[in-house]
Amino acid sequence: MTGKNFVSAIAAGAVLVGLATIGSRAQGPAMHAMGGLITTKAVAVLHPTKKGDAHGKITFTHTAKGMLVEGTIEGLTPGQHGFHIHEYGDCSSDDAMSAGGHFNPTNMPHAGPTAGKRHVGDLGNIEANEKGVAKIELVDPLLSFSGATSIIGRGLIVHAKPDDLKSAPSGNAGDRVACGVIGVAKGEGVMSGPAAAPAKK
Ligand SMILES: [Cu+2]
Ligand SMILES: [Zn+2]
Repeated sequence: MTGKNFVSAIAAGAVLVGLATIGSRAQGPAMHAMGGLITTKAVAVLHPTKKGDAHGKITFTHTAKGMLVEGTIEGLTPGQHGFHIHEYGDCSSDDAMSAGGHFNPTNMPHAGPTAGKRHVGDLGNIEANEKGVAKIELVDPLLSFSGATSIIGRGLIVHAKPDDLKSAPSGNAGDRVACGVIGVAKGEGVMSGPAAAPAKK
């Protein structure tokens, strides 16, 4: 072993020890990156704000093609409604302004979901039928469950009006009519990753 390789080996060992230490401290799914638990599914239950009657449930499932977002929202006015992930999973104010602006960890302009440059939270519009029911099923390439773009703990918001997909900072979508917090889903929501697998003997 040359001197340089020896130093590299020590450095690699230090990193491994560091990871093991972090891993042993991990207590919950939020620590998945180092603790061996990987979030695979999340859920947001939408509750109406004082600005509307919309309510529903949306699930987020990690797939090879991107994040599958699906569910049903009722109590809407017919037509299009802006649909975004906002920065904070805080629906405590009765107008949901407590959820902050659009979730934008990559510092991009507001746009539609298919734009090259957009807020991570820009999911565009959902469309309610004449009964006020919107069925959602989309796959988004930017949403994730880990790192800076993780949507866990963020807010999901439905607006009174359509998102025009261009106006800064939030598409001129009007009032927030429903708010929910994106959290790890029960049961299938977490699975053990490679780091959590029992050592082979
Ligand atoms: Cu919004
Ligand atoms: Zn936006």
